[in-house]
Amino acid sequence: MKIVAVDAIPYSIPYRKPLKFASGEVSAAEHVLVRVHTDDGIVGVADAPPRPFTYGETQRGVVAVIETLFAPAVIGLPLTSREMVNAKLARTVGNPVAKSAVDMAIWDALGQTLDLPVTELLGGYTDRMRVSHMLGFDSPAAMVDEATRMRETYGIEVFKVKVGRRPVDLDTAVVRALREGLGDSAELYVDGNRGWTAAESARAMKDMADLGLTLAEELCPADDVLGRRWLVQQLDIPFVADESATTPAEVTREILGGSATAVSIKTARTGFTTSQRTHHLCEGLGVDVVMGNQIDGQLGTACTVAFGAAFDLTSRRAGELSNFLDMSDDLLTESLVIRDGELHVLPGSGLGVRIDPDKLAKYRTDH
Ligand code: MUC
Ligand code: MG
Repeated sequence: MKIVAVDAIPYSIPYRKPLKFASGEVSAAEHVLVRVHTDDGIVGVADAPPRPFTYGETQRGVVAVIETLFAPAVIGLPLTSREMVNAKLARTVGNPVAKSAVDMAIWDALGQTLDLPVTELLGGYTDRMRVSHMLGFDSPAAMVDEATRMRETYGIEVFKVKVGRRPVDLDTAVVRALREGLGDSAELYVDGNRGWTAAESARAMKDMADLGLTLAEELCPADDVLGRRWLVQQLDIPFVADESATTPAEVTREILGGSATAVSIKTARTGFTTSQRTHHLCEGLGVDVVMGNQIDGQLGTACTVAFGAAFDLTSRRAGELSNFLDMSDDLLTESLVIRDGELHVLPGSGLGVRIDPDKLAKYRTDH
């Protein structure tokens, strides 16, 4: 059960259509596949999607920090010493996505070693989640078309709409068109990725007051401390902290400071070990949780649903589990299947995933 090697393999898979939002744009999955090898011949895997516009990490930086700092720190440790792994990785500041992939690959290896699914080791609450699809910036007609196609093809009824453009009417028109096009049964919520000021956010939320939104996420920056508290206090729906609450300490600060009333947990940035802490903290604080999407591929999505299905609190709301559908290909031997608006946790030990060696050879960029 000892870790003997950790690899970090960069790869690139184009998106069919770029995803655009207030803080950036993604047109290719330039991620890093992380593999943890054990002395028993087990190989655990996880995905690191660098997001420079959120955490400052890059693909080359993720490979470098894993090869030069994290691999030497964890080699020799048993898979069961996850708290020691966490403590060793924590000696390096930042690098949340690189740390999380190492952590989750260790959990996958542990599950395979014990012949148990990771989701059951984590909590085993349910075996599936409802799916929420994230809609990037486009014209109202194109966004309604995409949502309608997602509903017809996959049964998805929950949509997170990217907002945060100026003037705000560009986005409020989209949300209104979605409500008219999809009818009352669809759940709609908005994510601004800090694009608006607090005053713009307040105006937009007033304009959309009749549209039955269920959540508002990161509409304005958390660093605009008083403006953000002023905004959150006047809303009658939960305000989700995403990029402002990437550690348990930040969650505590945002919630107790009145700058958010719900939290997005993303396994891509808190792995399984720290996501557990965040989940327990949110439960203790009594705040809502959304399982968020770091624009994950199928491997990252398998991690999100494995964690989200493990607990009551994380599986109540729809998880953001569908944006891999926009990729032109993936690394897994078998595709994840969304049906009737739900995604099931993959069966089998560990994460239940298998990397296709031909696809990895085709998309890796390190040779
Ligand atoms: C989100 O919820 O913000 C956009 C950027 C990123 O890192 O994640 C996405 C989704
Ligand atoms: Mg967000």
